[in-house]
Amino acid sequence: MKTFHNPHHAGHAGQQEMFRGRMVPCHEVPARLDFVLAELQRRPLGALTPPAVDAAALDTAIARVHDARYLAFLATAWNDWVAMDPANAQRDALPSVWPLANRHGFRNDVLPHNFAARLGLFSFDSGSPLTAGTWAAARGGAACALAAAQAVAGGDRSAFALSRPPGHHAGPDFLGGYCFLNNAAIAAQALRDAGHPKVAVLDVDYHHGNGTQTIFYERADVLTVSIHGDPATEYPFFLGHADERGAGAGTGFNLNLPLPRGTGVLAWRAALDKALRAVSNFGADALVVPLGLDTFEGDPISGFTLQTGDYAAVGAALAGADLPTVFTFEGGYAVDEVGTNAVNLLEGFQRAA
Ligand code: SP5
Ligand code: ZN
Repeated sequence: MKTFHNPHHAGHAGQQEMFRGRMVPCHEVPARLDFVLAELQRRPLGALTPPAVDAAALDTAIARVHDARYLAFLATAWNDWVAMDPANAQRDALPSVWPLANRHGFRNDVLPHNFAARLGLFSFDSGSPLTAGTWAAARGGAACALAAAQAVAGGDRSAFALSRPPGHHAGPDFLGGYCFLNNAAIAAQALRDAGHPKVAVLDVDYHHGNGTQTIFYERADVLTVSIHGDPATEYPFFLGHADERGAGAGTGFNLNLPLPRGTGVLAWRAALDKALRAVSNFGADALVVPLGLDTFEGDPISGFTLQTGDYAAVGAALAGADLPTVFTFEGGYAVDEVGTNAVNLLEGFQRAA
């Protein structure tokens, strides 16, 4: 399994996120990726390289899943933030006002000039700091996702897009949940565009993959499945319920498997079996796995109890789908263990594939 790692990831380093009325240190830190990289050097699974993709092809692949207005915002966001006040150069940008445009009243069709207003328009939480290096890091992550999809489309059994910031909470025109560009969606769409008629996304991060669900919700060619903490109590709260089955042509092509906080490996594995049956019934030609390791018992912001020793079997179960597979690195905030847990899963996959 080739791994494409993002050389620009460390440029995205938020200082603090808003949590219940105070600022707390960011959970999504550069060391997360460094630990996975170090473990892959100890236990190699295949070539470990930065992505080499054509810049124009990358822009096209990103624009296949994100709106032009959102991408234009992201590309100049840091400069616009500093232009607001030169002192902002020392501060991360966080939103503080939102239009709630899916309810009634506020408009989202008129783009505000005010940067803080635009940041609110394109985001859904105040936990995802935008920093000087965010755009370059997010773009580098999209390049990893595209390179991984190209490797798999070219015949590789699997590939790993090792990047941060993560992606699965980012939607067509919004950031949130530490995510800016949806790497898993970019990979899934790239696989479609490379000729795979049916692509399944099986999201195993602790948090519901709301961005990916939203991007593909009305489509029958991409099945989205997510196993996650029940949104009644768990982030991102406002999506991820079992009754969300897709809409329009996409009706029946979204499956959510919410589980209560405290769920252990047995019930989690039963949900995985259900998810894999859905992928098989769909008749997928390729698989994308948004790989979050925040299902781990020691995760500081999550509530499942999977153990380090459980992940190899999870990887083997995923290999049982017998599909060309792209993994994208998502959550997992027990920094010291995230490398071991990630490589356990990937090694378990590779051994069984
Ligand atoms: C990709 C991903 O896993 N995103 C998760 C985003 C979760 N954001 C909300 C986190 C709430 C943090 N709780 C802080 C607890 C302080 N002890
Ligand atoms: Zn997560």
